Formats: sequence, C-alpha cells, structure tokens
Amino acid sequence: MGKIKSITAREILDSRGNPTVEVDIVTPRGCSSAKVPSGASTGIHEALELRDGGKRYLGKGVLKAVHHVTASLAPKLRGKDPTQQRVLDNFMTLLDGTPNKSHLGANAILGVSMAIARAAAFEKKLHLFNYLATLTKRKLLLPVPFCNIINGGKHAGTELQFQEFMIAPVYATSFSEATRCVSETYHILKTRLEKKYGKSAANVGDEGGFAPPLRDPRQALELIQGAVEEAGYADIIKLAMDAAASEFFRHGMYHTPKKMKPMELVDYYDDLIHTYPIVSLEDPFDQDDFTPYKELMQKTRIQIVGDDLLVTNVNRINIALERGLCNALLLKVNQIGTVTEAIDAALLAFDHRWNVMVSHRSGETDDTFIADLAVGLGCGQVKIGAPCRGERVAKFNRLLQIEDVLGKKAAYAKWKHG
Ligand code: 2PG
Ligand code: MG
Repeated sequence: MGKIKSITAREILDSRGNPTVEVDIVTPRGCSSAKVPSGASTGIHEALELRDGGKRYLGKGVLKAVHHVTASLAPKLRGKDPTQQRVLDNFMTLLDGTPNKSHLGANAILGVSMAIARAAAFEKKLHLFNYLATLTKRKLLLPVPFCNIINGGKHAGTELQFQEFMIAPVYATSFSEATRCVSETYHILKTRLEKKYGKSAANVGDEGGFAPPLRDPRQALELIQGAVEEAGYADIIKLAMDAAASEFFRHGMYHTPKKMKPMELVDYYDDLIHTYPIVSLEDPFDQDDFTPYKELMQKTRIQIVGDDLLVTNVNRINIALERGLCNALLLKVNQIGTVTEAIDAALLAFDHRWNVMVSHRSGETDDTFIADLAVGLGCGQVKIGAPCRGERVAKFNRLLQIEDVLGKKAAYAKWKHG
C-alpha cells in the first residue's frame, strides 16, 4: 500500500470568513485534502480549537495550528501507511499529550486525520463512504437530512433564543425525494415570511435558514408547520429543534427570553412536543445541568440529542448513559479531533441503542467529509443546514451523488423514534 510522501497545511477561510486549517496529504496515487469546520455555540467540554490571538484576523488566525501540522506532525507521519487510521490517530493524540488536544490543537490534528482517511480511500480505490464503512463495519445508509430553516441563537442577529428550527423528511423514501421536499418547503416558507414580515425576513443566518424578526419559538414552529402543510408534506416532514440551551443559561435560569427555572423549561418543551410534530430535540438544557435532562427523558419518547452535553466524547457519553440523560448522540468530528475517536463515540452510542446524527458546524467549508461519514456510519441522520449557501448545499449535493453512485443499493434511513 502506498505510503505518505508529504503533508502540508495552510490557512484558508470558513463560511463566516474566519480562518481555518486545510491539510494536503500526498501519496503515490496523488493528493488528498481536508478542511476543518468551526463552531460558534461551542460546548465547554469540546477539544480545543487552536487560535493565534493577537491582531491578525482579530485573533482568529490558525498559523500556529498550521505550523503544528507541518513542523510536528508531518515529519513523524511521512512514510507511514495511511490505511492505519486508528494507529495514526492514536499516535497524534499521544503526541499532543493533553486530554483536550490543546497542545497541537484539535483543528491541526483533525485536518490530518480526515486527510489520512481520504488518502487511504484513494490508495484503496474506494469511495470515501465505502472506505469509512470498512472502519465502522456498518451497513451503508443514506441519512435523513435535518435542515435548519429558521436560524436563531448565535447563528442569527435576532431575539430568537433557540438556535435551530429544523425540518426532517423522516418518512421520505429516498434522499433525493427528501431533498426535494425540503427545498420546496424552504421556498414556500420564504414566500410566507416575506408576505408577513417584509423582504428582509428572508435574509439568511449562518446555516442558510431564514432569520425573521421573531422572539417566540412557537411563532417559528407555527410558520414552519404552515409551510410544510402548504407544501403538502405533513405526512413526510416532521419538525426538530436545537435549543443550544447552554447559550442562554445564566445563574440557574434559562433566559428564553422569558426567565424559566429548569423544571419550567421541561414543562415548556413537553407542551411544545404535544402541540407540534416534533421528533427530535437537541441540547434542551445547559451542558452541565443534568437534572432536567433526566426529567424530560422520563416525560417523553422523542429523540433527545446531546451535542454540547456529549461533545462526541466517550467519557461524556458514558456519564449520560449512566444517568439516562438523552438517547441520541450528535456527532461532530471537530469536537473530539480525530476520525477514530468520532467513530468510537458513534459505536458506543449504537451499542446502547442510541441514535446518532452526524453534524456540520455553523462555520463550514465546501468539504463534504461528513456526508460520506454519515453514509459510512449508516447512522440514518445528518444535520447539514438549509438547502442554501454553498457550504451547506455541498453536503446535499455530495449525498445526492452518493445516492446516484449506489443506485439500487442506496437505502434511505427508516425513522425509529417519536
Ligand atoms: C450546533 C452547531 C451546528 P455550532 O449547535 O449543533 O448546527 O452549531 O457549530 O455553532 O456549535
Ligand atoms: Mg447543537
């Protein structure tokens, strides 16, 4: 098998215009690249994204991370076999030597880790999703896209505190049908927003969803459900939310903007779940506020997803498993920093009959690695934003391409919750 000839890295821009890391790995068959995503509503337990500080790019430069790739990692990985993903990922983690990859930077390590996977797929003459399936040992599955069509929280400049209002075509029969249903509903929602609030209400947030001047989550859910019904997809599309509640938790209270105690917020969600066809709720509470998580889990049977709660970290997943805090993992490769650890987190979740949703970050690039990862993990769910903005559409288009490549073998996920 072809060995790694060289590794280079550079500073490029993400979808918010902030610097991020790109890594190129050259093997005998050619060059394989990867670009690292970046979050805005990051969990405090995530692996560290190394930023330079100082004046350049207002402190957000990533030249230190780039230097760590070229000066620390590249010389040690040269000559290694890229198909040894676990060995190489472990090697980089040990070389970093910290629990949260704060020495070399998770952005440095992840760029190399993803590029190694691409290089291995290239050397083995496999599609990336097929290669990743050899690592996960799971059946290929085209995922349900969870599409954030009204953006709030840190992803929009409005007073809507909940971060994401999503549509999920859980009862579509194929990924292409799912994409069409989502796109039509998105455009119908756009027209409805423009009619009700004027043209500026159709401006989009970081993940391509609209950012209308709303405060109350019920207004957002009402508008979206209206659009789903007008599109004629009430039987196919269900709703989902990411509250990203760590962002509005202060001194034991949730500022939504109405101030709520944790148990009041539990009842509030319970009411929303009974009023709207919500099948999935992510980060309903602060990342370390475990008691209401337990309470909500006892009240509802819908999918409760841990993002900031779990940070794709097996230690946090084990805590949540022991205490019964949620029943699904949001999987973000840059929260943990290597492909191997992200896969291990997913496999642990599957072992305990949890669901897994592969997710983008609010700061993305045109890299489509997560589309292949979702298919190769066979997890059945992917969060890729609205069908708008190049970096989001790139993931839809890659999944459409995979569906086409797989032809008759392209099974679309069957919904199991809610
Ligand atoms: C989230 C993500 C992605 P961010 O909270 O789930 O939608 O946002 O990347 O800003 O953490
Ligand atoms: Mg989230």
